[in-house]
Amino acid sequence: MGDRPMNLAEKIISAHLVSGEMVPGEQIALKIDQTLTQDATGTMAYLQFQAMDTPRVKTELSVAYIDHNTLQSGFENADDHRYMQSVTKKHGIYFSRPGNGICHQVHLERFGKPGKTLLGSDSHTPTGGGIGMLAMGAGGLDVAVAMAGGAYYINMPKIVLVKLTGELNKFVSAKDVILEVLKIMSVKGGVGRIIEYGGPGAKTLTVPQRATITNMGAELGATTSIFPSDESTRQFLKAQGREDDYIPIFPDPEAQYDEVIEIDLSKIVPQAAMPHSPDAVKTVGDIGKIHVDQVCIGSCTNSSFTDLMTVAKMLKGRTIAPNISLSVSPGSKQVLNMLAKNGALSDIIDAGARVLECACGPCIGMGFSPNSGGVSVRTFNRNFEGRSGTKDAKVYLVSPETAAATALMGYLCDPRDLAKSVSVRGIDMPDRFAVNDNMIIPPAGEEEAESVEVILGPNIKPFPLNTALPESIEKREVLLKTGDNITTDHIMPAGAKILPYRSNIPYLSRFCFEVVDPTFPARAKNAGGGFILGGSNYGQGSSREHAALVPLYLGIKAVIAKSFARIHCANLINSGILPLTFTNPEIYDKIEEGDELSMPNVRYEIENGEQVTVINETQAFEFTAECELSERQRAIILAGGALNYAKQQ
Ligand code: MIC
Ligand code: SF4
Repeated sequence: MGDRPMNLAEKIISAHLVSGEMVPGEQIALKIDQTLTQDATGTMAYLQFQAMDTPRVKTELSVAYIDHNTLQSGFENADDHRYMQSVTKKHGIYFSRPGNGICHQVHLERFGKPGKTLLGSDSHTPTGGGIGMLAMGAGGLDVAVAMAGGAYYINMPKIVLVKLTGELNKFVSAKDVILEVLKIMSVKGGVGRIIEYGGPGAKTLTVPQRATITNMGAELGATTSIFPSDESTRQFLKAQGREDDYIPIFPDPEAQYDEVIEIDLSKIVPQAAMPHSPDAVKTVGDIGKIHVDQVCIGSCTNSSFTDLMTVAKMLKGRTIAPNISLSVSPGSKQVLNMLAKNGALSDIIDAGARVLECACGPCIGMGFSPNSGGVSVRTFNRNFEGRSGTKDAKVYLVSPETAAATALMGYLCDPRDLAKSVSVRGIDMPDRFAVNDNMIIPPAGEEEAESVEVILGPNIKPFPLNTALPESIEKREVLLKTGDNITTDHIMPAGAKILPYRSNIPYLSRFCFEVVDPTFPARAKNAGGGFILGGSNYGQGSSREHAALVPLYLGIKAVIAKSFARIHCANLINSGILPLTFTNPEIYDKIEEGDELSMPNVRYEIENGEQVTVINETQAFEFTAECELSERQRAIILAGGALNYAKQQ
């Protein structure tokens, strides 16, 4: 790179570069310092890690969190928790017990370090960018590889500078900023990009505010988002009793960016993402005073101590509107404990909130589903159709201020309308957070580890394995044709009924594409597998590799789409499913669901980096598809997935 000035992302990337060059689009391999898993993706990640026969993790730090599957309406979740508690103890991984909080919130509080790389089996891992980490979401298998000491492969992203000026007005907060960015860039605007925040406005934001912004950068499709590590970062870490973890990191003064977006914080007003997409953003004023049934406050986006203190202040001495059901789920035990100690929790309870445990909860449809056709206003990051657990519910995404105002008034309410009667003054970052890591269990020492028994409950079934890519794929049906922006919540829904079976792929497969076409799983099985046709940004949203493992189990050979979301594309490749894009996107319109397609030379073509020839047998025409793979990815696809590839190595 010579001595050319570098931006923040380039500085961390160059310090972790194992191979490749920092040229946008080129494959790079990164050394991973820290990993995290959560429980809904963790079981698969640890089963895969165990399959790699590495006795101890090779990272500086690996943590397993239990935060998604905490409903425990049967034995399944508790069994999975036991498995993860035992497997982590054995292999050198810290274990954050259920109740300790949402992975991203706890990791930010207790473990994240500026300048380090973090890979997590959850798409909101970029929350760590709030303290200057290069934090990325990935499928469980990629995290397992990183735990075993392997590098993480991505294509070098373009770096976008979001230059912030000005300062936020009262009742406007970080959530409104990221909603503004989503309005500008859309849910696919961040694909192949890292969003770096800078400018004088960035300095005015606290770490929790920054973390809200980097968290929801996932909804842009971005590889990650990052803020500089500065005085605010130092103060935050100091207040967490971790000042030693602080290092300053800034972009060089002459740093270059591929794109620049300017946002004046003082011009931002309260906004909301309307159903059913995080980028369908309008100002709260423009949407109007719509009737609301439910308000949910929490999730990894907006459940920090300062967020909930703001809510408590607004609710204090008041009662929520009679038509509103309000839930509050604090992000961590630390947050809940501090609210309990300073009395703010009592203000929240008194106002009529239903206080839930420190977990993902309603965000992933684990309880608190809205009434039929209900309107739910949430401080969360995703409002995809059906995700709340109620198929016809309408979910709006807002800031904690807007959520609290809405809960009080009973309709979608611009919090500034309450400025005369409600104050949010006097909420500062604490000098000292209440630190108590007693719900984080350290791993066993190396000697003791040998005798630790890994407990596998009956809910845990082996993961499916693909076979090597055949010479040809003959006459397989297009089992489903979808539109644009299909999310992994469409492909593999979550929620209270399904999420407990994340460790049981055969059972899970019954729900694949349930919200799109409930006949899909049975049809796929009867047909002995086939193809899926997708629009653009196919697979956006979560990192769940189940959205690839389940289609693999159902015999899907390839997904042919206009374009793919990054993590899902990597998960397909890891499962040995071909991610193909149309050479001519207009072909998409010509192909019908039910058409039979053949790929007569698929292995040869992939092996030689050629376009894949596809014959539509039903309509008798031929077209080509691209399969953009790095050399390593090509070898993975040929071997029939990453685990088979690893075995070959
Ligand atoms: C989500 O917000 O969709 C999840 C649940 O946290 C997912 C992970 C999963 O599906 O287990 C994510 O964001 O990656
Ligand atoms: Fe949990 Fe929701 Fe955050 Fe996903 S987005 S990690 S479900 S709180």
